[in-house]
Amino acid sequence: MQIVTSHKNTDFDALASIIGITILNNDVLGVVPKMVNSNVDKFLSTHKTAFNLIQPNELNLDRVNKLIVVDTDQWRRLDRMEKLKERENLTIEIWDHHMNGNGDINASWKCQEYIGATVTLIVREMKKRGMKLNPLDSTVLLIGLYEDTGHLTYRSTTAEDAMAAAYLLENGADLNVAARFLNPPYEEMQRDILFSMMQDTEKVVINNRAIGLNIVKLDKKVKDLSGVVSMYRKIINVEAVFVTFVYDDTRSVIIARSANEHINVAEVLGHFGGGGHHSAASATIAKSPLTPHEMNEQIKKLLRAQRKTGATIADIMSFPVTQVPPSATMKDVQELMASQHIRGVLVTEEDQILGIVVLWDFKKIKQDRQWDMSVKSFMSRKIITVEPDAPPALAAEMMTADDIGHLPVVHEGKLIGIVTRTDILTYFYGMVPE
Ligand SMILES: [Mn+2]
Repeated sequence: MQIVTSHKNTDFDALASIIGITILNNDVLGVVPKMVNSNVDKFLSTHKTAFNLIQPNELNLDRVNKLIVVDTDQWRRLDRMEKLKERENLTIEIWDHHMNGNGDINASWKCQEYIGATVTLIVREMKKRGMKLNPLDSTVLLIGLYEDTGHLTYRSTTAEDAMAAAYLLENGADLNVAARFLNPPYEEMQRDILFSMMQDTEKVVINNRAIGLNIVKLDKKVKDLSGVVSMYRKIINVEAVFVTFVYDDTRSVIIARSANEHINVAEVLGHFGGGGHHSAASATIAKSPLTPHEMNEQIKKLLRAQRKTGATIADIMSFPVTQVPPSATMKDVQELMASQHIRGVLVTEEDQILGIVVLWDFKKIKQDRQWDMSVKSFMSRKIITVEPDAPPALAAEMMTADDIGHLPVVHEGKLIGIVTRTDILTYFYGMVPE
């Protein structure tokens, strides 16, 4: 007998991948763990009979000679498959997009790569075989793909994920049905937890990035906590959050989300025996010698130690900075800007930044004689500076917040460069300046 199964707390990518494998091969029986996410549970309650699915307790493991594992590569994440671990003559296949290096399932064949969803790997095979799908199958696969890619918006999304979505839509995937299972309504319990978290957030800045930490005591099991944590991160507007849900003295669960490519939450929670993705991870902690507060300290330490990769302002800024003394006239400034093809000039005196004149300021000139007046009458004195080791995203935020296009870069009181909108665009879109 051949079976396909996936991780406990089954999400839609895992369920869709199980179903996808049974579509690829009719002889394979899908085994869905007992614990599934609530939207998966809701889906199964009405759709179960449409697919070839059973639960682990309905299965006789002695008869299994081929095991296909999707959306994970770890034994401990599977539901009641321990007996197969030591089995000889068992063929194992893995389809997965988790690349943590924690995998302990020894597969004889695997398809494992960085991609938005495991479903995409399975769709690749369907496309290769020129398969046509029915609307029901297409819909469930699309839900899995959209859930794991955040409707194709997460950083991990690839062009192939989008093409897989196109294929599923071509095959009749129903977006109305998909929307119903992708956006489960917030229930009162989850809303209460969200509100209590917002009142008691610890916000810290680590490596120039805002992080939120929270400890929540729960007296009963609450569904969809990961959805609550995702929303919480957006509301408190931080790059990453770590929320520890404490059930009792012996058990807690940390759920983490990151929206920053340089904060790898799976790596941090790996130290607590957890796992997941770069941007979404969790860890179940039983009988830890550390208190939740001590765990938070540990998390902060691990975050500080995460290699400071990525560009800083110093990498993208322009220098030397074009400067004029306060005695310069507007005419001088205009000529300077035209010859250097720049839109702003700093007015400085003995290392002090007095102000800035930008292209826009020329509009203030109403009479010809004003061209001979000092820049002092036209410059703006409101200067916002940035540190060279800040991330480019921070500069972009400052520009947006204050609607300014020039940020002088100051290090230890000294002007060392300037960041303009062009520098930011060049960085974010990988355009090489001419
Ligand atoms: Mn997945």
